[in-house]
Amino acid sequence: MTTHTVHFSYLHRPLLRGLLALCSLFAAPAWSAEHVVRMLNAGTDGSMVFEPAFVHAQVGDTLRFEPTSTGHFVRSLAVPDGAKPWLSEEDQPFVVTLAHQGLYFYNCPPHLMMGMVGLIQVGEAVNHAAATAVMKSTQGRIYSHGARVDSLLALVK
Ligand SMILES: [Cu+2]
Repeated sequence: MTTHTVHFSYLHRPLLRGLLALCSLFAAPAWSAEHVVRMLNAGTDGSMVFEPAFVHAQVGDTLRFEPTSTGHFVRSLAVPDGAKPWLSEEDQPFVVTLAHQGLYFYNCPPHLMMGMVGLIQVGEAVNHAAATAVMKSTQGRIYSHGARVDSLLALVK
């Protein structure tokens, strides 16, 4: 009986180790973060801003737009392939699930002319060229604070 038990555990030890290693793989950090971007009449970067205007997130994270000041909402202008464009309602919190890697460029339509734009980078900037093109053409429609577009692009890693 004792001999049999020893034999059994000897045989299965490598298998158990393998299973444990496999389990730790799946138990690896898999939490997702929630980022918060406030919509403000005045912030550290001047008037009519998203704060922070640039967010670097990971796939699976969520981002919540908080209507801290009134009169704002958010619409995406460029999203990665596969991601759904979004449009929120004025003065309502809005949550976006960042399921696809790439750059998400967005604005507050009533304040686009005042440079109320923001950028989210999720993982790698796989759509860098396409997003940059949209950002540059949008910049031409901004009356004040157009340089915010360049500042955002400079933050892409
Ligand atoms: Cu606004």
